Amino acid sequence: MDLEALRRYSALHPKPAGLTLQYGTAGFRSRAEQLDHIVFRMGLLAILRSKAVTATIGIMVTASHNPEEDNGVKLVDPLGEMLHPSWEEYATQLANAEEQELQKVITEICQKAEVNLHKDASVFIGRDTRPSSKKLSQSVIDGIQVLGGQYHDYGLVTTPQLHYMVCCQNTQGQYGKATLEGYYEKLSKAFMELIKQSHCSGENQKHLKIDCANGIGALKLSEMKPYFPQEVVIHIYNDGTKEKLNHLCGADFVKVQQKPPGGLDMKPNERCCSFDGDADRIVYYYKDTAGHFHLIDGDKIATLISIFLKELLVKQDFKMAVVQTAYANGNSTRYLQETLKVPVHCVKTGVKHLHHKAQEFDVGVYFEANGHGTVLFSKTAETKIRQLVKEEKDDEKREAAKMLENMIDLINQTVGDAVSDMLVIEAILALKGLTVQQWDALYTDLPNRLLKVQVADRRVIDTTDAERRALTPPGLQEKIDALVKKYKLSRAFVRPSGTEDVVRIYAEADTQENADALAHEVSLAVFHLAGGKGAPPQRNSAPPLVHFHIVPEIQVPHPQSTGHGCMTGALL
Ligand code: 16G
Ligand code: MG
Repeated sequence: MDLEALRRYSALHPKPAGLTLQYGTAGFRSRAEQLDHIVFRMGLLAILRSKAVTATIGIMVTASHNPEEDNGVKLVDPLGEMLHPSWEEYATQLANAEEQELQKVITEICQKAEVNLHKDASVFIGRDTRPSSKKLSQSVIDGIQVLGGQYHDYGLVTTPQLHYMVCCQNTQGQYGKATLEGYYEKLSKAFMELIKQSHCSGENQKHLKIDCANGIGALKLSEMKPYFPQEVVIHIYNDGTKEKLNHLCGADFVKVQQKPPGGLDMKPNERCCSFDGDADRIVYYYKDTAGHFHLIDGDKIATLISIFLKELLVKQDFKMAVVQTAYANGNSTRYLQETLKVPVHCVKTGVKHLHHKAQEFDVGVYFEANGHGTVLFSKTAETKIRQLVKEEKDDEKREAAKMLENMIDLINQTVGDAVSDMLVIEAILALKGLTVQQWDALYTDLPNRLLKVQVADRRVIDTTDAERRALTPPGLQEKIDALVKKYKLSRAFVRPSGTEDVVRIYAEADTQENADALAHEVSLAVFHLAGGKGAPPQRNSAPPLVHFHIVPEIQVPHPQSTGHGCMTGALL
């Protein structure tokens, strides 16, 4: 280790006195001006991690859906996964070390994680479109150079594109080429092959309006446009040329507010979707002829994908499952388990938990309600599917295997990817001849409400059972249980946020009024039992933000039926 270089460079990236930050659910996130020393040190850590695992490591500068003034950084492990949890602690230690302790902390990490400093190292860097991102990624490079290692700066890329590059590099190209062209070519080829098998060609079905949150998604979609077939006509809104990143738009805004983004003119029954600021989340929506807004969130995306895959996987011995979090709408879980008969697993919030669980199955579909998700295929499943494409004699079965093979290539298996998910969804809708309304009508979301409460220390809330029950403070869970009993079809839970200094409250019930009342009552219980700050939460007197139209008994077009549109009946 060149101690002189370490001293010189760390002095150029000083740590503000008294600032402590933690590597949380999605890396470090804070106001951009507090992050220079953090990104420099994450450059150091990326080199250590690369040496420890003898592979290329990714480092992405982004704060996703946070306001434009914020920024963040996270590390990507060799196969495109989130940084291994054991290293999150090292990240936090390194980030918070005083300048004069840096060398000691690095040495300690090397000892604990058995890092051989003489090994080679390689790091891939990416960044989003925030004004602060360019300078921060330069500081990452300073960190990399202090410890010595190769790096490739991809510049502006979506978060999932960086995950993809890292995976391609470490699998010697087996997953694809580690270039943007490689990414565009792989996805567009798989998409074109898939929709070749579709017999639908309605003019309306072709168009999709995309709100890009004024972020990187707009740039990358524009780059990808020439690769798109004419079957898809995308219209990009909120491309970052006029408004601020994530301001009144983007997937998080649409999901939380349950209303359309600004900057996108939506005509009745038009299919629209929103990406978040770094394009790793997507939600769909439309407005009906009465002007009511309908949100199609991650749960319904997971349901659509599961219906499609289940049909193709029928007669195969593959274990397929869906992984959700406690935020999944109760009716989505019911539909998946009772109607579709697919096992559903609930895990803690955060991509790494969902990804990890989904790896246990041959085909694991995971989505957070907020629109982050993907599908993982086990090596065994993938090999068998590719073999069937080559060897299966039965035409129908071979066609089905081909669809699965193209799905494997179209979905970004490293992490949730708005671009790849969007193409998967568009392909499924085209293949099944489903309109956005028919998709929405698979089930009706239970009315729900999300609230947050500030408390003195959110760590007083400890949870269990995938965050569905509170262990502490004493009496809180009993109170929630009693409140839930008052309403029909109700459910509520509380959890400390991993990204904000608040406690989150989720409630659902048979009507919007009841969901609102339950959420409010639970927030008061949290306030009183967990040390609420300021005034007790007020009941929001505003009318519900969304109109939940309860359809008496929806006639769902059966996925395998050929009576509606032109659903393919291809089965394995
Ligand atoms: C982060 C997570 C997301 C999770 C959210 C919860 C990743 C890459 N992202 O954005 O999965 O839903 O945090 O935020 O893991 P909260 O803890 O503040 O509710
Ligand atoms: Mg994001």
